[in-house]
Amino acid sequence: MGVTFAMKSWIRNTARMAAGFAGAVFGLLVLLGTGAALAGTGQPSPWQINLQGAASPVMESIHSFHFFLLVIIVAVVLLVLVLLIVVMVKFNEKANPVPSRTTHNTLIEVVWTVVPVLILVAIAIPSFRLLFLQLDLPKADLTVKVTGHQWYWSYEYPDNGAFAFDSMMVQTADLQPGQPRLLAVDNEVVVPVNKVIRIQVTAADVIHSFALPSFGVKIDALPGRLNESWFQATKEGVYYGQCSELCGKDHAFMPIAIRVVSEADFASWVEEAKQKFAAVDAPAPQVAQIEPAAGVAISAR
Ligand SMILES: [Cu+2]
Repeated sequence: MGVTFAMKSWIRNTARMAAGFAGAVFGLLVLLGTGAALAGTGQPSPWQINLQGAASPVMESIHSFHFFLLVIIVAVVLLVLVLLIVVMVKFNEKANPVPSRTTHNTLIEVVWTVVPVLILVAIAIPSFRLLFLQLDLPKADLTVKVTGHQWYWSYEYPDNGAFAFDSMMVQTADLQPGQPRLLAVDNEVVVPVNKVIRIQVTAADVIHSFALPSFGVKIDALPGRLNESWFQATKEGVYYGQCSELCGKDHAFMPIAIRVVSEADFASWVEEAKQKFAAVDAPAPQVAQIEPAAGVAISAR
């Protein structure tokens, strides 16, 4: 009687534990759903859990691949959970006092080797397809050269008059209404909508990484090396990214802002930019100007 009672409460505890776990999984899925709903496009949003919204074909593929992996992971977790519960309930010392001495089962061993291999192959195929999509560049309509510096980005438009400019973060005190803190910049990159933009990425000093979540772009900026990637923005708007390689003390303060506009707006921006940045052939090095103290003679003058 006492043993039966103890066993029953044990099963009850296990059931309670399983229910708690299932509740947690359900809660997590609800949270993920809410997170997805909260996920902004072009910039992060409060309580966001999922990836940022997609605004390019590559990011759309990343979204589907991410969801595909989530389905596989949930299935694997549930299978392992069920197996654990079966083992705990059926094969505990009280339910099964005389254990079997089985040590091998060829069928099960083949299954638990082959099934994980098949799962990995099923993951590898879309994964490689996605890698090729990201790094095998389609014919580009426009090239933008991106150079990472400590701690800002500079951009060149070789196809549109070869003007170049630096892009600095807007300080919190100078933010205009609607500009996100730590993401807004003084000179945005402007590109036309629905055009294939090739980006050539390098760095002038240390390793940086050019990353723009909504376009599915993340590529290292290495001194002495030219990396390439691409995006095709499908919606007009402003999209923000950040340097994604620890590059020094102001790593967190070198955001990327890309404004996607219509083709006509892009053409007029190019004309404006040619005038505005004409004087900036080679971006001036960002050296602090030290004012000489009053009364100090500077012999070099
Ligand atoms: Cu950096």
